[in-house]
Amino acid sequence: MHDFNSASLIDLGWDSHVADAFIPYQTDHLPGRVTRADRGGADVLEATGPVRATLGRGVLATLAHDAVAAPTVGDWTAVRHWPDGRTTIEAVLDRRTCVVRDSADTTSAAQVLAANVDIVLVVEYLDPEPSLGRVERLLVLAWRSGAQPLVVLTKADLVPDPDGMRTEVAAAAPGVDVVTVDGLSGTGLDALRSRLAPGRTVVLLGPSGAGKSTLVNALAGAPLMPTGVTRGDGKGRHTTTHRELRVLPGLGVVLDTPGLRSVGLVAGDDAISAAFPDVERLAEHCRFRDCAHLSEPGCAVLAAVEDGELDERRLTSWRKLGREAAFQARRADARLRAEELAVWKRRSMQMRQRYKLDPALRPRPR
Ligand SMILES: Nc1nc2c(ncn2[C@@H]2O[C@H](COP(=O)(O)OP(=O)(O)OP(=O)(O)O)[C@@H](O)[C@H]2O)c(=O)[nH]1
Ligand SMILES: [Mg+2]
Ligand SMILES: [Zn+2]
Repeated sequence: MHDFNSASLIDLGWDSHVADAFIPYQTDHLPGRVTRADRGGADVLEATGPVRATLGRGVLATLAHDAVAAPTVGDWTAVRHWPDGRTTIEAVLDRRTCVVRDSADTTSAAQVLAANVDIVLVVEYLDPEPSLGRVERLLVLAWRSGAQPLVVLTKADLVPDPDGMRTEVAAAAPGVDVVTVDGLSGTGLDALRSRLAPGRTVVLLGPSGAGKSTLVNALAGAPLMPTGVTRGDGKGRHTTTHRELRVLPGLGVVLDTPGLRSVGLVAGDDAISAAFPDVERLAEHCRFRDCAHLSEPGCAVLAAVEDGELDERRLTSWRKLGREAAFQARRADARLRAEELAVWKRRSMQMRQRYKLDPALRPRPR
């Protein structure tokens, strides 16, 4: 009998939630966490070490109609080791949290960037000028994931007033801690280290050149990930090319990602509200319940902008991200309906086939 509570599994993030999800598989499978995924399968870390696994039939069948079900980095899986030497992922266990973005293509399918993470680090550089809009967008993604966000501003060593800049960024991240670091010297890293713990999983999201891999290395105290060369404009060049999960002994699990170029939102109203509590709180005081905060009389949001209490940029961002999330939701709905229709058609065709073969099955008029 395997020990499903071994120290190494717990270091990997094994908890009662995963243990429960694994119960149906425990007699003939091993639990493992995906450290890297690709089309053909995944690298999986089991209690005894890493294995390479392909996708089992059950997983492949699910994938045919639900791309989101593909094993992704951070996923807990049920792995089967066959007598003939094959190793397959037979199930992806229920995700506790899930960082999702709208894939850039026309399919409107969501892409899972990371699964089962506890903390989303929104990493942004202070030099060149940080983008508040990008921070806000990634915060919506973070809130949507169910994990706890934290904003990390890098390259504090390159600007004269990192604290002033931190305050500016903090206004775009209400309710979220914002820390400044110098990933090269390690200044400010304690604020990050104090949030890590064995078994806890952290994902780093942010643009290329933000210093995500540099942070991972600084935390690990070892050059685990290759880092980029800063170009004249300060931007990196997509040094990290794939998402990868690493266990830092005694510290926890970190998931480094390649710089995000565009991040389509997959988010409900909840995530937008969580990222914009300042706007939402004001909106409660509008005269009309369905106030769109455009030109309505008694609009508390517009009044706050007028008084300089709310930055107009925040209102613009809130509108933009809200619209985008609503648009994505409608597209996803349309796709879902099309899929349901296809399933229903297939089923009714199968029924007709069966009636043909066996007239006794045919429904009879009462
Ligand atoms: N001065 C300074 N340079 C930094 C800091 N953090 C990262 N850098 C430099 O910025 C460049 C990019 O760092 P990376 O860690 O590769 O950035 P990344 O976010 O992993 O980039 P991608 O992998 O392309 O997404 C490297 O030259 C780092 O040495 C910092 O805090 N201060
Ligand atoms: Mg990198
Ligand atoms: Zn209003």
